[in-house]
Amino acid sequence: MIILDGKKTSDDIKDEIAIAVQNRRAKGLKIPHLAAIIVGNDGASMTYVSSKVKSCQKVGFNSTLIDLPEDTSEEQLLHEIEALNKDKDIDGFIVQLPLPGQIDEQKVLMAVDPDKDVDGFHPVNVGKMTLDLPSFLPATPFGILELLERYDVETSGKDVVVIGRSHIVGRPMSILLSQKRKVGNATVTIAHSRTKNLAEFTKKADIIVAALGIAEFLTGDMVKEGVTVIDVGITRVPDSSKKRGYRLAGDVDFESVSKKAAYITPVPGGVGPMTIAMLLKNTLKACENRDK
Ligand code: BQF
Repeated sequence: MIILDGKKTSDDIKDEIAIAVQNRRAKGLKIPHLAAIIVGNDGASMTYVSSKVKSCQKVGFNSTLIDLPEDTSEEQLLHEIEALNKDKDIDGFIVQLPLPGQIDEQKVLMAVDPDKDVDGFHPVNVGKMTLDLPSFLPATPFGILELLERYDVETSGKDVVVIGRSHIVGRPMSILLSQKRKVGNATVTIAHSRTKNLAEFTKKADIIVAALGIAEFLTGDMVKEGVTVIDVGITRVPDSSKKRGYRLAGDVDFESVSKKAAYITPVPGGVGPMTIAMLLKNTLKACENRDK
């Protein structure tokens, strides 16, 4: 069994990005600048957004964090987005999800300039991705492709089961892996909460992407020998033995599944760090796109 080490791989990618930034600096080109908007103070969201800002510093990007109160109106948020769309120094920006209930997420994502949409959530980028046109790929699926590529995991002709149909992970992952691309050409099944006899699908799968958001859902009895398992889950489970008071659990029961797997991602240190690295990669690309 080989662990797909997302922490190490993301560090490698960040080193590559840092070199690209140094080269840009030497040539007098613009330094990439990422902005992030966070609304409210959800603990997990604040952790995610601060690790994005910290990673910007690590690779030599400029970054701006816009911290808005929980009771921010949709109109106020749309104003902030308009200001970032117009700001010539900002190459790309993200709006940290989820948003408070008074704000329509879809309306917000559609307000982001597609050229600065480094999360790849705008319908223009989703459409381009679906049609195999150049676009910003959503960071989590993009990170999974990169991890599979760097570990030489064959996907062509393989049977893949993606569990979960979210717009951020499951749906784009299923599209990307079915496409004719370097890491792709798979036969993809997308399973979800209405799927009957899920285990009948997962037991036949060569590759499983678990992105349903239920801690330790996928167990050893549901997979075949030699399977590749990608765990996208990151549920906070109360744990009094930890200083934080919780532990991070994936959607995969690592203990039982790893005994049968050829390749498996851990949680933490698997898909999560790759997500951050690919956001940086998209931001570098957004900046490069504006050189021309
Ligand atoms: C790790 C996210 C659900 C909803 C909104 C490293 C991250 C997570 C785990 C991280 C995620 C999940 C992010 C680890 C960003 C991934 O070591 O295992 C990094 O920061 N993520 C997000 O921004 O919004 C989310 C999950």
